[in-house]
This record gives sequence, C-alpha cells and structure tokens, in this order.
Amino acid sequence: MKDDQIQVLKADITTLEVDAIVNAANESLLGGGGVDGAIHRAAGPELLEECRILNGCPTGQAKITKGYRLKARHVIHTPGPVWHGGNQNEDQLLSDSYRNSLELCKENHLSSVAFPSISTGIYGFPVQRAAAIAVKTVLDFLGRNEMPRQVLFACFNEEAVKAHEKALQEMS
Ligand code: AR6
Repeated sequence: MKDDQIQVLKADITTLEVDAIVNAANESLLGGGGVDGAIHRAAGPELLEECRILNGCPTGQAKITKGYRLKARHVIHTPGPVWHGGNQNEDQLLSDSYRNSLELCKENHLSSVAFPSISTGIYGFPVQRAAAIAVKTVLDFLGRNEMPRQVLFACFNEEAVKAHEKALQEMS
C-alpha cells in the first residue's frame, strides 16, 4: 500500500475537494444535526430534493447523490448504527457502513473519498473502537480493490485524529 493512500486530517469535511464525501446520515436521509446538517447546509437545498426520492436507507447500507454546491462531486449517505452498549451488532453495522460506501466508490469509478468518524457523535459509538473498525475495513477493501485510490479520514477534533492515527499505526 502506498504511503499517501490513507490520510488522517483534522478538517471540516464539507470543505474537501474529493470525488465523494461520506455523510453520517440517519435512515430517513432527510437531514439532521452534526455532519449531516453541515453537509446539507453547504450543498444547498438541491441535495435534500435528491435525497427525498431515495426513500431512506437501512443502517449499514449506503446511497449516492450529487454534491451540488460542495467541492466534492458526490455525497455518499450512510446511516451508521446507534450505540446501544456493543451487543446489538453495532461493530458489524459500522463496518458495513464503511464497506458499502467504498463499494459505491468502486461502482462509480470514484478515486478519492473522505469519511467522517461515522456514529461517534450523536449516535454515541466510542471513538477509539470506531476508528479501529474504520481503519480495518478500509485497509481490507483497499487491499482487494483498485478503486478508490485515496481515502481520507476527515476528523473534526483532536481525539478523533489520535484515534485514527493509533489504529493506522497498529494495523498497517
Ligand atoms: N466535518 C467532519 N466531521 C464532523 C463535522 C464536519 N463538518 N461535523 C461533525 N463532525 P455526527 P453520528 C463529526 O453526530 O454520530 C445526525 O443528526 C463529529 O465530531 O454528525 O453518525 C444524523 O442525521 C463526529 O466525530 O453523526 C443522524 O441522525 C462525527 O462527525 C445522527 O446525527 C459523527 O458525528 C448520526 O449520528
């Protein structure tokens, strides 16, 4: 794996110029708070119009739209799991969110994608545990597929940066 294929950044994901940014959405896909609210504000109302015709999305699955006023060409919307203590399939569902988002990149020939730390805000998933799942799922996928070529972890705070860097050091 090339050194720059995975990067951890402290960044507002709405500012990134990549082929796709991933939205930590909810099953309605009709917007919300956190990164979801920020993405909808930055993309403009056309994003919500396109989301309305998608008829929602189950937890762990992913759907793609255009990026509208964002610098990113596309938004991949995935509802991660709500944390219920760890015994309700949360780890698998979080991995599914990452893997299904990466599958959409592959299907749509998207080279670069940025992820927020899915489920670790309003949905309460512990950050270190989530980062380990995120990094493992991305490494597995990149090891088996040509696309995407570059994955960015767009962390909103220092705790998330440290968690992803630690997971990367331990696994790569
Ligand atoms: N750029 C990057 N990361 C961000 C940004 C941003 N602009 N804003 C927040 N984060 P959350 P969830 C980080 O709560 O836990 C919504 O209402 C944040 O610090 O956005 O998956 C949806 O509609 C945290 O690390 O998403 C759902 O109802 C991470 O993004 C629910 O929240 C995820 O936090 C989803 O909850």
